[in-house]
Amino acid sequence: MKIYDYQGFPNPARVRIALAEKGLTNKVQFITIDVPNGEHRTPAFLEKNPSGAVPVLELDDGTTISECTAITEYIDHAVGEPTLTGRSAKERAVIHMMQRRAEAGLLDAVGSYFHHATPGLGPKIETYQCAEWGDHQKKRAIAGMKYLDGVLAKQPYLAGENFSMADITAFAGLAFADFAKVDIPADFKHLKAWRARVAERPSVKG
Ligand SMILES: N[C@@H](CCC(=O)N[C@@H](CS)C(=O)NCC(=O)O)C(=O)O
Repeated sequence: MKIYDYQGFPNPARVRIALAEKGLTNKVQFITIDVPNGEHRTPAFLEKNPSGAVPVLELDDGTTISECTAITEYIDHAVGEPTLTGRSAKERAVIHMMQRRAEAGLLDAVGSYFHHATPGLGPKIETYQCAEWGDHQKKRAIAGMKYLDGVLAKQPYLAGENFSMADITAFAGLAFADFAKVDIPADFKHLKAWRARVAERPSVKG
């Protein structure tokens, strides 16, 4: 297995945590795609992922898989029992629902703020920006944090009793928020406590 990514970026971090949770980190060859210099927009990379984004998983038979959720599904089923994406129909559905809420309402909202309302990755990469929309996405990200805080007031993890792909997405979303200087409001104490707990996982600590 090969993973094309850029270490330290939020979406690649999601897959790296999933790999570590499954004990697969050492089975993967990581190949750096120089995103800050636009390598993800070259014809060679667009053939692997037409969306022009990292991470991408490449299997030994040449199959390329993009989107962190799809990659995590593969990783989770590659060895042992699935632990990140659920077993029963209900678990799987709830995890995917909460994952998407964390992704759209937090991670992607922060990303849109970063890419549109700040210098982002610089003029070479940020070829179209709409600051007003970016600023609106910052408000959306704070609303997303508030929603997640409310969920975590009632249960230890976003999809219930167990750590899952949904938690990985939200954790990466908060890391991106730090990087983009979007502060977690002080009174979101459940979200903060959850974050501190997740940060202690060996897969996250590294
Ligand atoms: N929905 C995608 C998001 C991937 C993504 O946006 N990756 C960022 C790095 S964190 C990227 O490659 N951005 C390139 C760009 O903004 O041009 C996923 O789940 O993998």
